[in-house]
Amino acid sequence: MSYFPEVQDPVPCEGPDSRNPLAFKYYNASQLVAGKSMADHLRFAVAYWHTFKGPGTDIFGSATFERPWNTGATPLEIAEKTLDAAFEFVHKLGLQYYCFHDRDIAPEGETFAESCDNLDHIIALAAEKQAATGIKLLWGTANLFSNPRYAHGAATSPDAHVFAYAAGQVQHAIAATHRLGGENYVFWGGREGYETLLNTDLKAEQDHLARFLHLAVDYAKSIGFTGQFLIEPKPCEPMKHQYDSDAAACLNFLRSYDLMDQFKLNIECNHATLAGHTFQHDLSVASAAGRLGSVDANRGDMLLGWDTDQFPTDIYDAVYAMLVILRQGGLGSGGLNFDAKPRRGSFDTVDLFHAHIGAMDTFAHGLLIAQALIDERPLDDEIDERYSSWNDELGQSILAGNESFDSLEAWIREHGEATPRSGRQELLENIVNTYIR
Ligand code: XLS
Ligand code: NI
Ligand code: NI
Repeated sequence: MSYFPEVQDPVPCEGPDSRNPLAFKYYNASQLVAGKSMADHLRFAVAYWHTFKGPGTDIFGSATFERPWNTGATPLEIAEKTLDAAFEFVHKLGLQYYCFHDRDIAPEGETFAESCDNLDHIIALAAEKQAATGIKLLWGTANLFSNPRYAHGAATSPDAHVFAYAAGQVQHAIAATHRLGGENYVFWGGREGYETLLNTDLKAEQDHLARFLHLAVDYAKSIGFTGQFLIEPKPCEPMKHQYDSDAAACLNFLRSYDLMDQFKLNIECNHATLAGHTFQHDLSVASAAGRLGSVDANRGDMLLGWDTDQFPTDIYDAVYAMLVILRQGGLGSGGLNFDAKPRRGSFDTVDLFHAHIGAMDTFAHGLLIAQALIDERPLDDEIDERYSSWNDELGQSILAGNESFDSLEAWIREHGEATPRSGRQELLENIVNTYIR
């Protein structure tokens, strides 16, 4: 039986002139870009929670998405049907990867033990489906934010009992990820923050979060899980203040607690913008530290101040993101996960295809444009020129550690004022526009 009979298997690539809404215009998995296939550059993943479990609710309205796979006699039967739908969907789109939370791939049970059994049952089926289709797991994670027990945090809960529960849950989520050959494991601190300092020991909570992450590292070692650990920054929502608020805050946290070598960052576009940064900024901060590991590719809405998780369709965002990714030589074991959901009114299953096809095309197009900008160097030449004084005698001497404030003071007395030079921002923006076609 097919859940998506209206969509061709696989979705074809018909090129930029095609007007077929259910065909790719730019994403052609095997097309080589700078010697590497588009599939290998982009490493797209579908987000299980939004695409297969998203109900289309909002704070004023109930579910609008009636998915045929989300009905059944028991929660486990529904989970099995969802798995069927997920693998059909991923296969038709030619995506190579998926990502899940423990509680969206398998239902939470009445007890901890029952939840673990449910997860084991579904993971065994997922392993069979992966083997049969070649579809792989980009990352797994644990939902440490929905259940009421985590209302005050998981690793940062004031209650050590809750910390222990979260540890037990993550132990199973990492084991499940390992069993499925997951290439990464993500920690998004959904409730790791606070609402008011009147009841919060901020320093203790940060110490506890670090302890939790160290325990995760120890556990991964003990079972031989070699996937990359990732932290996903987000400044607010659900908590007013989150400890992992942006890339810079996460890097500082990791450095302070001796976790820098074990973690990279999973940068989400809409989280960066909620933090008051551009997507490109947070990608660049992570990349500059050598810690850009993966990306949650979505977008927010300029007029809304929350995590709208829309599908990425902005070509500028995609170009700027791909520039950062290409310049660091790719994402390694990471990928581009569409942590995104269709709008509440886009309730047909075919809307899921429109959403993913558009997002994949946006990034494929962005990849081509970014590679052309790198090959033809209009931006790099300008940047090289702008910093060229650092290659001169003075710049080299400063970098070699041969100068002091005293020597530089003497140098400036001798040489006087610097020559102003335009930053050429408008020219560079125009140049980018000439490549977007
Ligand atoms: C929520 C986060 C979440 C993580 C995984 O805002 O983006 O979906 O990616 O827990
Ligand atoms: Ni995310
Ligand atoms: Ni998000």
